[in-house]
Amino acid sequence: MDGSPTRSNARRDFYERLGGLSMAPLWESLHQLVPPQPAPKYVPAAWDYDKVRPFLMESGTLITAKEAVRRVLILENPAMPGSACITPTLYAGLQLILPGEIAPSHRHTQSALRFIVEGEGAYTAVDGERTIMREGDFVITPTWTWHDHGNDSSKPMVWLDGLDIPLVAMFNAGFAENGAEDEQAVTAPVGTSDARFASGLLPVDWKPAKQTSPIFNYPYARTREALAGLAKAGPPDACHGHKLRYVNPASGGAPIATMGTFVQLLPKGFETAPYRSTDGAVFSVVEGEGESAIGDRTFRWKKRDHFVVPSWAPVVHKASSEAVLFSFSDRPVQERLDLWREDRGGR
Ligand code: 1HN
Repeated sequence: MDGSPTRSNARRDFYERLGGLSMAPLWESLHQLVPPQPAPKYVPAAWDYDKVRPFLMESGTLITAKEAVRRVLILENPAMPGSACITPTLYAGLQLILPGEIAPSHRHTQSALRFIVEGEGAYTAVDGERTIMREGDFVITPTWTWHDHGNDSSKPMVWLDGLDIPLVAMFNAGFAENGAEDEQAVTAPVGTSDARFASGLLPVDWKPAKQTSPIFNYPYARTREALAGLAKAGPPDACHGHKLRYVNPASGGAPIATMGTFVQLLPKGFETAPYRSTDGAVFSVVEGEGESAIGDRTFRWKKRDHFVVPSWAPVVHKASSEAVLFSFSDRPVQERLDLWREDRGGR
């Protein structure tokens, strides 16, 4: 499967005539269609928040959240210009909402995750319930749920949006609708989903209707406590440091069916063993500083920076101070399809 047969004039002529019937010879593309190992057409890349933030703030002077519907600067893979994709299956962007603004209500079949990068006190509302967001919180907007955002605080809020847009586009399964009002009616007090689902308890007769987690906001305060406990309890994993996955407590699966979300603590001075997996992943730096070698490139990073690791690219993270990394990928989809693989290099 490594190289195409030679192209004689007779073959070339045959291919051309065949093309007229919308047909093609498999033997000319077989090696590309079934590569011996993943050969992604996208690349490692990083976004330095010191460079990104001025553009975000400038966007705030050019358009309101309401006019933009969502004021987001897309993180686009440099090898896929114009695609609005950070990987072939994932979309990522940084969203700005200024004090007093609202982003109007709508719903779509694409699922979204929010990871709060800067600020405190803005809310997002999903199907009648609001949650107040703080740095490091991971908030979900499940498929086909009404959602709008507002900022009642006195500071700009910036979060990372992760959506399964390219995956849904591949299936041609995208639907969207605008709300009748900009802001949906609030029908449940803040903290409702937290009280019902986030303490290792579930309402006695509650049955999940979908794969989506009933937990709305996974607050950083709890995540950080878990990471600190983990770091005290035992040695770090050679490839991951202290790494956890966010979970739907009702199923044990990922909170969103299409996107897995993860958080890891790297102790000061820790260097991970080379690792690769088939899920390309987007990272947001929550705390600390360090660098990551991804394939043949190395990126230095600090709090609020973002970077992308392509499928099957070997990665080594080095933390120069204690660091926390959030990440998301399409791993749950690959696992469902029995496709996901990892290479721990024997560790
Ligand atoms: C969307 O609805 C949001 O709700 C953010 O905040 C980014 C990108 C594409 C399509 C819909 C949001 C989005 C989006």
